[in-house]
Amino acid sequence: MECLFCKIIAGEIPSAKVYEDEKVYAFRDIHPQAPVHVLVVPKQHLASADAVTPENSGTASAVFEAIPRIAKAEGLKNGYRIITNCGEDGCQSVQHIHFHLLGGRKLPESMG
Ligand code: DGP
Repeated sequence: MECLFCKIIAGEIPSAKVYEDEKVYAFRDIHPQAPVHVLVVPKQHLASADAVTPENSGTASAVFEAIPRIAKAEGLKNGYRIITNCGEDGCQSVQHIHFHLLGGRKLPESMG
């Protein structure tokens, strides 16, 4: 297994876990960019948002079902931002689809 996030999900590399269910794992980003910065990842390995298909989209929807629960547990009562970077122009650095959950302060309006 070469994928960093697959290794984190498997517990081979330690992480600060904040949530786990059958399909989803969430942990704190090692370089937080907001007071709350959680990475929400499906346990099924998909390389990026560009790899989502009708056959595997349940993987992505499981992430979006988990996000409100994680946000609530993190106390994000006033909103938050979800970002997924995709590919080279999107500056994706880990090739396992993941969603940045950012919050805990008013975030900048600009996204790019
Ligand atoms: P992206 O650039 O969108 O591919 O985001 C990858 C994120 O993963 C980046 O914000 C830093 C985070 N990250 C990289 N390696 C590790 C790690 O070993 N542990 C944790 N917790 N986060 C990591």
